[in-house]
Amino acid sequence: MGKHISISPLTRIEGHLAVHAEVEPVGGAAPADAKKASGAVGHRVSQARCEGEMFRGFETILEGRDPLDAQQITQRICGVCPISHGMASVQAQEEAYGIQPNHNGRLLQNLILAANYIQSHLVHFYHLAALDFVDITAILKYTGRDRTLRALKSWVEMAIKRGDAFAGAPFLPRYEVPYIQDNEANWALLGSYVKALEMRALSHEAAAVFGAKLPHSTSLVPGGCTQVPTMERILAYRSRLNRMQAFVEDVYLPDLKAVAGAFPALLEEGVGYPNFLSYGVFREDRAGTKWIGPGALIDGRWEALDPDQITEQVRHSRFASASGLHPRSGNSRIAPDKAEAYSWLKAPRYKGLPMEVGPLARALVNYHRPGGSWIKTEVDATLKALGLKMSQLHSVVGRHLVRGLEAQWIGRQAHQWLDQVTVDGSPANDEYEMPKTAQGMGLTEAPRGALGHWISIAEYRIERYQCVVPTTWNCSPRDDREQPGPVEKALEGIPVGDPTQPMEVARVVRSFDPCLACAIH
Ligand code: NFE
Ligand code: MG
Repeated sequence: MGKHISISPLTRIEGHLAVHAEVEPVGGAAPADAKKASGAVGHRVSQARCEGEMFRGFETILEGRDPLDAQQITQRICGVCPISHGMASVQAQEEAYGIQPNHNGRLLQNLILAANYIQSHLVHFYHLAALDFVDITAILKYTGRDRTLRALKSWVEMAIKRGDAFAGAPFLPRYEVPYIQDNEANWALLGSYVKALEMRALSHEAAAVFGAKLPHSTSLVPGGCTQVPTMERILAYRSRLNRMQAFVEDVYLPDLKAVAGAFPALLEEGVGYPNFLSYGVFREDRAGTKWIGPGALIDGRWEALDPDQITEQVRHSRFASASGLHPRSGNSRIAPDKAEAYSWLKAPRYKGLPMEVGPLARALVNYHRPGGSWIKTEVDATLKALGLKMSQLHSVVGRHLVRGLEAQWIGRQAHQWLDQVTVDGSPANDEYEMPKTAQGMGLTEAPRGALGHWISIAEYRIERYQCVVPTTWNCSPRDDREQPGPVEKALEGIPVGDPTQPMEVARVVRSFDPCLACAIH
């Protein structure tokens, strides 16, 4: 008989997401080890729904305010990807004011964003997703002399002895399913988990060198950055970047390979739609060239990005606005009791299609870009080194792997941007005049995917502000044509060994790195 699974809320993500799944029995036994973990059949998901459980209202809060407050207010949408919101807002305002950052302004914006990206990818893998794979109880068998691991061991022992539900948070309680079996591998990953906390702090420090303050930068402004680059600041950033990059290359990437080796089935599962979207990110020049390029990949066919094709449908969303509006004329009036609605997320669509966004989408869009790209070279080299097929990247472990690779690429490139900064004491931002009436669109990529802000200014005030956010794309509910959102689709057909311990569902959802705080904004 079919069963209903509700994970509400799904933990170890940002924000409040409920996942509801229908599972049907298909026979077979529960898995005995990690290698079979995901291949285990007992049940399969027949359909799933993602529910954003909360509403925030940033777009409404912005109405009537000074446009210059927008990049400050929108950064508060999130503490993990604040710089991306700041950048989307800054770019929307730059278009509205008819300005562009100068050479240093553009580079400093890229550098602040680069450090924030690395921070975000580390948070996601270690502090949110790693416990999908790592066996925390393996620490009980640790007899070595590493002080961090010994401290972790006493703490887990104490948590188990106390026995109450929250003593072991965020590690215990957990789903009792097969995790990584090898003790040494678990200890190494747990050591990395703790070390990654330090690396996150370091990434914030690096971003703050030019961002002035993190998580919400005060120096990021339309037309550049109010910090003036000096040799001291360049050095302060570079010394931190060196340590972050060493961690990404020597620890993060090997840890990802360990997870890939322990869960081969997860290189095949969690496939979603064959539709991927990237707005492109990290501006290279005043002409709008981006280091990671924009585009759409629809069923294997690459096409140039056309922002007019972005709409938001609301049939199953708790909004009263008309469905299918372009964000330049969108609105976010709520309808909490709407009959058909089951989520506080709208359903963004491109050409009417659900699109996956994020590091995998950026890599695939650029991999298939006509004329090739540096990303194709990088991805091909990794596939060869790991003995993987291209299609295996479109999976739970594939998403994690590409996210880690992207952290490495960004760290390397940040050194180049640092080298290009000129130190002559001149400001890294330009003057401008606020127009009485204007519109602007800011398209960028946040760590989790395509991010757009649209601003309309009337009488020097914000008349309308709309954000279409990465997790809104990925965790969107069904649309007007009943097409499931990308995560809902990726859950269809996955095996669930034991419906009372639905780790397989959680692993698929977490591979998208959802941030519901962002998604509901
Ligand atoms: Ni709150 Fe965010 C990113 C944005 S996700 S983390 O990355 O925008 O929807
Ligand atoms: Mg919105």
